[in-house]
Amino acid sequence: TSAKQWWKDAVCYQIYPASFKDSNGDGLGDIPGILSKVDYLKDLGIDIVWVSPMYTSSRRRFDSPQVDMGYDISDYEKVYAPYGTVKDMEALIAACHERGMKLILDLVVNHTSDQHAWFKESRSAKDNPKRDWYIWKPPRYAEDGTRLPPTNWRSYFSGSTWEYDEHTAEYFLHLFAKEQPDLNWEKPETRKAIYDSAMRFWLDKGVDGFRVDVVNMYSKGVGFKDAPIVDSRFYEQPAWLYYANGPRMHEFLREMNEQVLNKYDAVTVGELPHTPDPDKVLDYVGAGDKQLSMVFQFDIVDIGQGKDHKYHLEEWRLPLLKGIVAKWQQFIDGTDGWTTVFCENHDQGRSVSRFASDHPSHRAHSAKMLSMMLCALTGTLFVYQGQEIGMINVPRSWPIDAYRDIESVNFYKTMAAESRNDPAELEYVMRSLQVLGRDNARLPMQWDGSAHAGFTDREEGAWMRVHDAYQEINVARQVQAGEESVLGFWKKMIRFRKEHRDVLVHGVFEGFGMEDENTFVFGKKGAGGEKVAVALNFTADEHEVELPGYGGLQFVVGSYGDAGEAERGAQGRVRKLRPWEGRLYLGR
Ligand code: TEU
Repeated sequence: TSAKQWWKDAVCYQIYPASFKDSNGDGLGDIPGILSKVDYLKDLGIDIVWVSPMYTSSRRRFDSPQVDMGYDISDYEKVYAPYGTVKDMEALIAACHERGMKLILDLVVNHTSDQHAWFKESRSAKDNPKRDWYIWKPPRYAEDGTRLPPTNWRSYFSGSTWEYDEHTAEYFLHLFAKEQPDLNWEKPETRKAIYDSAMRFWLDKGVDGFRVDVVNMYSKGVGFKDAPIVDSRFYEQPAWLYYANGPRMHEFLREMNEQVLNKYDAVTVGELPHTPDPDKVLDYVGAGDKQLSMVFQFDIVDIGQGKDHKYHLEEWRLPLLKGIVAKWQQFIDGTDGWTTVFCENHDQGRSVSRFASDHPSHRAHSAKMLSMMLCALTGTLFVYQGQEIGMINVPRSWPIDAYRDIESVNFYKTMAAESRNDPAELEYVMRSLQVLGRDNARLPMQWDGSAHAGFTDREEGAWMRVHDAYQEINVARQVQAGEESVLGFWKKMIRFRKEHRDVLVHGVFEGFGMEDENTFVFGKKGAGGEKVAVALNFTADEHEVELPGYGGLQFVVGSYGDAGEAERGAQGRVRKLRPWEGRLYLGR
């Protein structure tokens, strides 16, 4: 890898500031809290720290900050006061750099907060110079004179994407909350203001790049047309085909590179929902036409979500997951594109709970097995806070009051109204949230077995309830247990990945027995001739696997500490794997 592409070999760790570490006893995580844990991250083997939004947002909701946990920004150049100051951020950048780590920020420029000065001006009058920095449209009227929004699009957080503003008698567009109006990227002046305020300000302070929020929604598609009705329960319909991947997307990203990113050699990882077509993804990440270094493609995290509604739980089987992994591993073969390896972030249920088992007797094995899979895949690896200790979803017994996320709360309210509080319907809603809800990933980080999991000193506890199982699943306990723990295993796998980067980070993927519903066997071939075989059991029962016919395969890592003994004297290519076990072999 050339020095210019340092980010390909990197392992990146995502921090969600509200839930990582509270340093001042207010119950909310903060930047000094992150600073106190940089050595922990270095020790884990992290190369890039990604901090989710820590910018100013001037609203409060429940006892949590902001409307969408900081993805509603009212000033790109200031830090949200409960998190700290710009000086604290400078100290964090320096602390990462001193340890040879990079720091990237979240770039959220599809929308701002409605409290941003730009929007306040835009909203003030139809002839304000910033009026068309946002997207305003006049109402439609039904035959009986009822006022209707310009389209029937459904927002991500329930209800319409349009909010009527009495003051000027027009609607503005918001794909997310009504407090998150969409910026109008068609205006060159708006784009310039975004580059200066949201990007140059921080790049000049030394940040090394950005995770780019909903990067494919700046150009709003093919005009403002009604979406077809696929969910007849509601007026508002899923409409991503009408606003994602619009005609000017690539032009905007080329401009962003020419005007800003190239001057700093900054890395970018774009969030790319609703884009299952590999050719379309390649348009964003092909190195020849520089737009984004890499993207988060959504197939893996969309597993189990409904087509008509995200929270419409769908049954799925292992071949689906294996096929998705294979698809995105093979997508870069023979191209100049690059890919990411991830299965968690702050918007998703925990991987142990979603893709394996969080049953007390299986969750540690599950977490290690998933770690082995991820660490053996080609691409830049992203780990989400708490994944390295195998944190799990919210307990099933928690009621809706324990949830904080605007998406979950609005969904619950919408369904309660729609079903007239039908208990069966509401039970299903809670089940969906317990599997897929974004709050699953937002519980406070479990640092130790003391009160509030060592996340905060505040007597009343954290802004969001701490997981009931924090005494069993926490960092301190796993540090003590060493290599046998989930944390110890992650550390070992990350080290191993770096030692064998030719085959693990850059190798060519090959799947075996792809229709098998219980196990996942794959191989990797490095350009230098090294080969790796990985065998994973995705069930709670014993299963036999057949290893690939590579020459001289030698067992090297097992997710069960005693796998070496089981391997001693093993003959041929067939192995028996225990529940949720993973084994890795090297060959030539
Ligand atoms: O998410 C955008 C997105 O497409 C989804 O991942 C979203 O979280 C949800 O699943 C829609 O149902 C990004 C951020 O990651 C998310 O936290 C923000 O809420 C959103 O953009 C708006 O900025």
